[in-house]
Amino acid sequence: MFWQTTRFRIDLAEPRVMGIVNVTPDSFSDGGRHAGPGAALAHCERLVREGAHLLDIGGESSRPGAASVSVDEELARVLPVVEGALELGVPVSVDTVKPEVMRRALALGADIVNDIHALQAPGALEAVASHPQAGVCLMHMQGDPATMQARPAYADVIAEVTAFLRERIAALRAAGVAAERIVVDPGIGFGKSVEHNVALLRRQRELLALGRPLLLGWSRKSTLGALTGRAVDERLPASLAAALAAVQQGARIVRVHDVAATVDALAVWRAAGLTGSSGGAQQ
Ligand code: 7PJ
Repeated sequence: MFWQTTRFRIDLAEPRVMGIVNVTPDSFSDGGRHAGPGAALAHCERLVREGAHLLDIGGESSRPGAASVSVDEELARVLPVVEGALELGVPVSVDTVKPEVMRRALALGADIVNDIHALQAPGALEAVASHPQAGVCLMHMQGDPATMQARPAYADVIAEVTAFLRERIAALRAAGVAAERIVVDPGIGFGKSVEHNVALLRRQRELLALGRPLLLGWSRKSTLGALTGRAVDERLPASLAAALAAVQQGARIVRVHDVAATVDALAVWRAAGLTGSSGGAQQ
């Protein structure tokens, strides 16, 4: 399986590590230590040295209850970092819900749009569809970041996530976006209780029925805190276990803060024969 993006056709026969670059002063997991283009770009360089196969650059925090950011502010945060990151030799994704940010980043040459709203904002689908081959990650979220953790509710979380992602894939295909440009993500922690996230972990393979590569983002998330009793800066072991569990069950891209550790864990998983595109020996 491949992921077509602006400059790279990414071979997903082996799982890929997407390194997270937050360009937000309020980012929950790094305290905004990478705010400002210089520091953020240095972080991009470090993640590539550590073995990141892709970089995901975001300028708006989507943690529960986070304040939203104006278009101008988000552009000012993200564009200089995207521009520098495009020189580093790996695909560059921009994590945004704003069509204007998508357009400007794609005009600079960004490879991928990663949208937690799955291109539902007016103009977002068009921003991606009008580009000849940019990649896109469609993520499921129930509600919006301001309120999503208040009372998440599903009759069947897997069925609802699958139906939503199937509809979004169909909308993109109808707008002329080739299937090979699309990957999908169930959106761990986005309008989901601990039980919902754990159900997605246990039943992740069912999402393979969508026929597109799965991207999973478990890194440092609060469900890992609930499972281990650990604070956000103590969740590396849990994050590694979640990344490996995701890969074992067919994920092709893992979105992580701790690139070096994840690359090492996957190297051992690969030696054990557990990283094939079938998602491991059980299948
Ligand atoms: C995700 C994301 C995720 C995708 C964030 C955090 C919160 N994009 N952006 N999937 N999470 N595709 O990193 O904890 O899980 S922001």
